[in-house]
Amino acid sequence: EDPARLAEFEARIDRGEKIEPADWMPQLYRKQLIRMIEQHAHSEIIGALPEGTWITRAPGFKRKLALMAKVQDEVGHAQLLYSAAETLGKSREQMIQDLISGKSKYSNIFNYPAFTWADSCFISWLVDAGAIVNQLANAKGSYGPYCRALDRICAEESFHLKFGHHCVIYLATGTEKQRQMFQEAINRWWTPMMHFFGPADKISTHTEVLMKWKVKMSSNDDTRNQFLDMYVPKIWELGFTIPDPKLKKNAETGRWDYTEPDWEEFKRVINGDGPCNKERLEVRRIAEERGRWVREALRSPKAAYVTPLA
Ligand code: BYC
Repeated sequence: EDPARLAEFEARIDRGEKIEPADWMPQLYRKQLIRMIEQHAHSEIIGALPEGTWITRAPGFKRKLALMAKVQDEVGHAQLLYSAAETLGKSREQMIQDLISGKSKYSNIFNYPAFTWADSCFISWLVDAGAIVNQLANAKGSYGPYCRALDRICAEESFHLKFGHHCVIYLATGTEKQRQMFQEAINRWWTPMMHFFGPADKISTHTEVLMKWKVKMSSNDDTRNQFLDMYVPKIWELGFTIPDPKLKKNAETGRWDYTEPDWEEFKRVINGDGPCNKERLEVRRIAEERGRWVREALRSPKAAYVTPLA
């Protein structure tokens, strides 16, 4: 690659300019962005599934409505992100194929089952909180289309977080059984939640290059630490426990000490062998098949008579 162009590209990034689709960029920047944005889009679309199963079972009409709107938002986020990734040259069809075939990754956390309503509340409050910490940072990054998508996603996610918090407060101030349900949800979801921010910095593959080019604005350990700073006190304040005896803020380092979550489990789950991976991809595969006629109809020359899309 031309060293002069690379230097100018890096100088633009250092000046805080946004890179836009038609601008020159190194192949590796393009490749890394496609990988990361695509994985993010898949995470949104697959992330809709564990909560989606709770729409008909959410307690009360208002919660059903709110959850339905939230799940719809998540699918909308996937649309925004697929569009952002498409600006880099990979087609949406190819991305969906790579999801269904298992070639592309998506967030570890959505491969676990949401057994109870409290699990769904954990996702709405704490998984969304983790996502917001990550996305607020990366919205200040260097690639224009990704940052603009993240700005809009964060605005919507902040409603999800409030909805999730509201549902958790209801359980926390309810009966002993309701409190126990949420405690069990924390026990089930804590390890996947710690995994959610990615492997420890010392074993993370992509952090260095992504941070150099301001795609990633905070390392995995820093984002995890920021999440712990913001949410552990809130969980403790509600009288719940976190299943990690080592978890405490270290007064000397100003950071959280914790037991390293089982990274072997993480690897298994992100490589296709978690409790729900097969089921999640099967749902997407069936949706893809069922929607084929709609896509074909839209592409058909006859569709030009009924819609300007064709
Ligand atoms: N899960 O070098 P590393 C939501 C992979 S959805 C799976 O540290 P990087 C929501 C990583 O891909 C929002 N895989 O990677 C939706 C890499 O594998 P490959 C989800 C993971 O990219 C519905 C390898 O491990 N948020 O909130 O520097 C309902 C080495 O890792 C994970 C995003 O997607 C993981 N957790 O950093 C409710 C954020 N972590 O590709 C809520 C966008 C790592 O070499 N993504 N891997 O085969 C990112 O910010 C970054 O990609 C990560 C990882 C921080 C996740």
